[in-house]
Amino acid sequence: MSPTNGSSNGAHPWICLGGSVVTGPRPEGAKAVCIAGGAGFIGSHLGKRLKSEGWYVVAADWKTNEFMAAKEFCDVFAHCDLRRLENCAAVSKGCEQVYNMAADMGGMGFIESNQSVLMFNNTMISSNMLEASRHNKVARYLYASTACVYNETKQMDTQDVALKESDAWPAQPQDTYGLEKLYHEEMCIAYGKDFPIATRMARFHNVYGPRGTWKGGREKAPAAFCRKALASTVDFEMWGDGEQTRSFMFIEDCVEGCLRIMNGECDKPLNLGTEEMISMNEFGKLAMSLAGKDLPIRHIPGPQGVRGRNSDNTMIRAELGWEPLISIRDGMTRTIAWIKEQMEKDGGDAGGYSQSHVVVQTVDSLELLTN
Ligand code: GKE
Repeated sequence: MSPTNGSSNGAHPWICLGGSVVTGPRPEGAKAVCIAGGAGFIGSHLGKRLKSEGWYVVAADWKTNEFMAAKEFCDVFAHCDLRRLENCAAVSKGCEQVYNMAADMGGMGFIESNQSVLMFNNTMISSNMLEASRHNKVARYLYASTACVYNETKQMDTQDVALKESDAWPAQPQDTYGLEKLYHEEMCIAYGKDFPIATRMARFHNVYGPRGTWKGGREKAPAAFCRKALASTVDFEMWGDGEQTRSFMFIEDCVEGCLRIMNGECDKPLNLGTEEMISMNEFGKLAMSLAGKDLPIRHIPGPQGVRGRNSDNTMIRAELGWEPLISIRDGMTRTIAWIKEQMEKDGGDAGGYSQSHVVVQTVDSLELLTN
């Protein structure tokens, strides 16, 4: 791909690679922010919020957003591959802040089955985005990390699994997805020490909500459970025995937490999740009750991830005087309403909706080199 001036009307100073769309002029004096992975679920909600607060938002992504028009969540949409350093440099140029939300990821069925591809893609994106931000003298940089960084041996039980930030070390994440995130946290910390860039890290605990992936193989349990609850008629299919525990964070809490962590003073990784832990059996029943159903749960083999996981919010409360508090019932009520609309728009295939599938990426998704 050769560099082209990304602006069709000269309204912004960035050079973007690949197609780019300028959806609005830059208001006089508006500060620019780049969201890497800006067309993703969390990135687009974050962009919408930052735009509403007067930021000039540059969203960069290798995919477009299925559920939101670009102008809703950004002023410039740079459609480009962030595994390439030159693209990262182009989109972060002139930006005061960078939120790096870009990662090749999905629910447990996806990250367990695509380890090599995710390792390559995410290592490239994370490293290049941080280095480009340093090069462009970005003042603040937030990295979207994950609860998957935590040591597996702390998550072998269904109870007593509230994870403190210090539980990530010594390191033994279950999957290489978490290992890459943990390594990149350390890279952010090192850059923050060596260079004039304030680096911030948020360890997300299973984020869900409207406009998130709800089918196709990358969806996490909240969306999968809404879809299955709406579609199932005989029983509710579940991977594993359902005693696994998790906590889930509604998207609005996630966006609020990202802004607070980015603009706060804590330069260490912070948990960003709720402490409301629930077993998958209880969670399935909750989803069914919101769909007006009470079907038996049928347990089948499937990827299960860790046995139990919860967030310990002691550190974020102490650092920020805030924590995510939207309840799982409230968040799921809003999520299932949106998924119901999507299923109605989609039409047909109701039988398929009651099951989840493991999807494996092909080597095509790795190609950076051309022959
Ligand atoms: N996705 C999904 N779909 N999970 C199901 C299903 C289903 O149809 N049925 C049962 N489960 C169970 C899984 O086996 C797992 O034990 C639990 O629900 C949660 O699965 P999940 O939402 O896909 O992902 P995890 O919480 O295990 O892991 C996710 O953690 C996040 C951070 O907390 C990761 O996949 C990342 O998305 C992320 O890092």
